[in-house]
Amino acid sequence: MNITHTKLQPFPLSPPLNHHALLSSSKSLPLPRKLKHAHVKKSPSFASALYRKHTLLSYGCFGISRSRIRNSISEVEEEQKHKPVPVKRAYPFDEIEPRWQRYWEENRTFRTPDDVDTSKPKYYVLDMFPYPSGAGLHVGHPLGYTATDILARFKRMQGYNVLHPMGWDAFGLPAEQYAIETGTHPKLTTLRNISRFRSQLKSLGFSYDWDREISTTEPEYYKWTQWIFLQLLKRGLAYQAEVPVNWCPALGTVLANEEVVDGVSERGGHPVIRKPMRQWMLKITAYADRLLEDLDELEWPESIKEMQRNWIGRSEGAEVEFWVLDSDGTETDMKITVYTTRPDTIFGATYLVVAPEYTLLSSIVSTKQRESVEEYQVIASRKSDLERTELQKEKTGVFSGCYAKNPTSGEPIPIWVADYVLGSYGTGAIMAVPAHDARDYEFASKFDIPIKWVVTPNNGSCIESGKAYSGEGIIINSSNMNVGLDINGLSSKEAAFEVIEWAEKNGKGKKKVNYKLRDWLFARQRYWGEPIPVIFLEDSGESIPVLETELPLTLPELDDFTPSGTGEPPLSKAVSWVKTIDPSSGKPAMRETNTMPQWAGSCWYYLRFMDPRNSNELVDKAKEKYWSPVDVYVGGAEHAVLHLLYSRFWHKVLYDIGVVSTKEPFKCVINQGIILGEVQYTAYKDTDGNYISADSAEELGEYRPEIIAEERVLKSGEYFVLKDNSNIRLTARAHKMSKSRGNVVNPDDVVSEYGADSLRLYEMFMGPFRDSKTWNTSGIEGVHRFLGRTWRLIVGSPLNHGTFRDGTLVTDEEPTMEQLRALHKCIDKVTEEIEGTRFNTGISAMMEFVNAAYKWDKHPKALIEAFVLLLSPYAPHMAEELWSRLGHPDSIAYATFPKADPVYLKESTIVLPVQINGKTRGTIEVEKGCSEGDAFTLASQDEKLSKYLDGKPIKKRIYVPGKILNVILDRQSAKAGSIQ
Ligand code: ANZ
Repeated sequence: MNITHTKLQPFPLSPPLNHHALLSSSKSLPLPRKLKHAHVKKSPSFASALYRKHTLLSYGCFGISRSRIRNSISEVEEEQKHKPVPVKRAYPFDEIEPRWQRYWEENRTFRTPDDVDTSKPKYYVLDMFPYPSGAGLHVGHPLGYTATDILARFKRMQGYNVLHPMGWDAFGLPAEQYAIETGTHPKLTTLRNISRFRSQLKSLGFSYDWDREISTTEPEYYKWTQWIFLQLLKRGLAYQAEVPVNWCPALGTVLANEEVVDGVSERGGHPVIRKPMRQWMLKITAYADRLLEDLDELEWPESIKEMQRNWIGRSEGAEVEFWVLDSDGTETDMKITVYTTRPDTIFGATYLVVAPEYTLLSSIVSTKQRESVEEYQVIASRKSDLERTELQKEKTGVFSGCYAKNPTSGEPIPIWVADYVLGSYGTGAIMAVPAHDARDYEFASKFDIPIKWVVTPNNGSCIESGKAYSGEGIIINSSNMNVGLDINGLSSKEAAFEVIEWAEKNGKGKKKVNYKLRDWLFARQRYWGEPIPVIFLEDSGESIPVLETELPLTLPELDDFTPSGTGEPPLSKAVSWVKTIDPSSGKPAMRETNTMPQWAGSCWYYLRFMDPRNSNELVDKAKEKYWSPVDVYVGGAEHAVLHLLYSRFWHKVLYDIGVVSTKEPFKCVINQGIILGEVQYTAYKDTDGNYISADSAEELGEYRPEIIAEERVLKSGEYFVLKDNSNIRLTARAHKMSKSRGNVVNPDDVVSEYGADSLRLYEMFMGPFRDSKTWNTSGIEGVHRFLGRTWRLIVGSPLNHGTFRDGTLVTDEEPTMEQLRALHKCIDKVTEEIEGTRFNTGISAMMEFVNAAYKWDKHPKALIEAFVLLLSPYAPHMAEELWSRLGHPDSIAYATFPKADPVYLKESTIVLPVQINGKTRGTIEVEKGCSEGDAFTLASQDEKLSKYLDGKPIKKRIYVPGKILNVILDRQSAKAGSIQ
């Protein structure tokens, strides 16, 4: 799956998180309208020296008191004054990381045994597998992959059998386009890209079971994709139809709706027209109800579920028949059946509309109107469904010259042709009720068609003039005893029910449920896809499925991948492959030359990971039963609808034929947020080349933007200004990473500069996992420094020649109470935050622990070991190294994750302020519930406080348990005493 594909932006993303914004209480930056877009604020001298101030402040927003943070900040700043920490290579990650990657590879540490082991619980954590593009990984990939890796490692350490696999969704257009341009076979390009992706992923230390790697392009894999197609065919769920498709002459191929943007191909921007073609379709509509119902039981984001519900678009209504009248007003033998969700408004139907592609249209249309109707049909065929149904578009249409009878009012009403009605939805014809539907209202007003009000609002309010009233209400003007129907005075719901009952009794219509969901167009005129396993007899054209025993039907080798241009797919060029013999009749036949869409291979790959090398079955039953369903599935929100809906559809078919044991494939789905590029600052110049302030740029009308380097920017109050001219305000904005903007961050560079653990940690620390966030290189320096501090805490400072000692500095003592409290608080928080996929706050907890640990003289082994275990899912390389230095011969990957002991979580002591004569003079640490006497004794023993209290007569003690101890000295008697 291509995670850079963002056409489908299913729900609004939260604004980019910028920790630094927390440093100031600045209001949002006022900006010229034209320049407004995902703006973020950021200080020019962002983070480097103050990094921990920033992390701690960001932690503050998750519930830690600001005064505590401020204390820690001043400690940090103080410490940094004396001990400058090198920004780069804070510890020897470049030695550690390759060493452990080699170890994991050689020992196959993350191999999930083939055999089912029911003695342990299972955890299947899956990434949406990538499309291995030529560009390699970008920093968006590791965001999701690190999260799933943390979960996988965490669960392994908690004693689960974990399935955490990786593979390649490797069929698709880019490799084919590249083949057309360069003549390089897509197989070679794909293999090269896969091997780059694989080594990049390995360099990040992900704990995949590489023995289970699969690629959708391998015949052993697509054998089963083809097998599923045959099962669909057997059950009538795959069929052929002549359907209008998006034909792109320049690409010589049919495109899926989602590949067409504003009438041009998403790739290359070529014009796309609608053209009928023979296509393979999959009957997903047969599963519409189940796809809808079963959504309720899924732990998915509500937003995705809602998108799926809307995509399926179930609506309840009725089909009603309107008889066509001839020129003298008598009923002909032709009828138009309309689909309506508002049968209650039927008396208000003052015209009918049929779609321009309505099949009966040519037999209805009058001779006089024929020419204009045909002209209109041509114009409409050039528009996409989306354009046609856009609400704001001015309505167009032509009169058919013909009338039909409203079956309830008995009145003749005109039949119009208009493109706001789609041929592909409902029956392709509607009863138009202008009084109660906005589109009909606009149309009727434009073409002077009568508007008849039949519903009044329930609450007695008046209908607003000049627009339709589309709400429900009480029915008026709706009675005709000639046909035996009177719905006046009923509510909309009751009336709808009555009308349907009347229609059913009188043979005029019936109740009907409709779906927006269409059958899935399953053929592509491309080379680089799975061949569809069907042949056609040469004499009769009859289609015959390829025998299951002959699968895989492999792709033939080709040298020329260019489309034929006629719509004949490139595979038709493989003449000797296309010509075949039907094995059962011995007759000559031709192979299907269309291939499957890229969605096919990604529909079921999660099943193959359970049993990737099985040549007899798609997946072994026992293995499937053990591993299903996927416990957590992480990927981009752009796959919210299509991929997840197609997978669910195939899964349900496989469930029906007994291949899988669960109704749903993915128990929990999580979408990671998008990573935006570094913040870009823009200054504006007038036509003479002088800088002008961003806020005056728009007023000026003409201006030239100029990207400004961060060093030239200064934060001034709420604004960003030029450093050398603070009157010039700038705009600050984070853009989506793209090659053309030059703001793409390559993970390889980050790994070589800071190490994989730093990259992993940074991606998790950028902000809440599901939110979109801006990339900031100084942020990585910050987490890198944290890892360096952790390393030096445990291993010690570098030796004279810059290397580190062997082993660690840990001691053998028992940890103190304070240490145990800090540790168990950290364990508790890290565990809770991993379970809640709030990885950023988990890291904050570890940072706090390390800060606290720097204050301790001794670092007992038991304490440090537990901390290293906590760190290991996040920074596995460093954790393995420390674990081995702590004397463990085996990998940390299967060591037990620590459990927080509630005994240490109870805050049993508190800090009590002590006032002497109303002035706070110090604090004492007391047990919760400590008595006044004990508190006073502790205060008198305290070094600082004792000098105020020693030998002084006491007038009164005011003690508020848990809050304060105030000691009032008896000044009088003290004075008197001194005189005596
Ligand atoms: C009469 C009516 C009166 C309607 C009224 C609405 C309001 P959903 O909910 O999306 O299913 N319709 C039916 N087929 C159509 C098509 N092929 N192209 C465009 N519009 C179509 O919407 C169903 C409603 O959309 C139907 O109910 C129909 O208009 C229209 F006060 O019928 B109605």
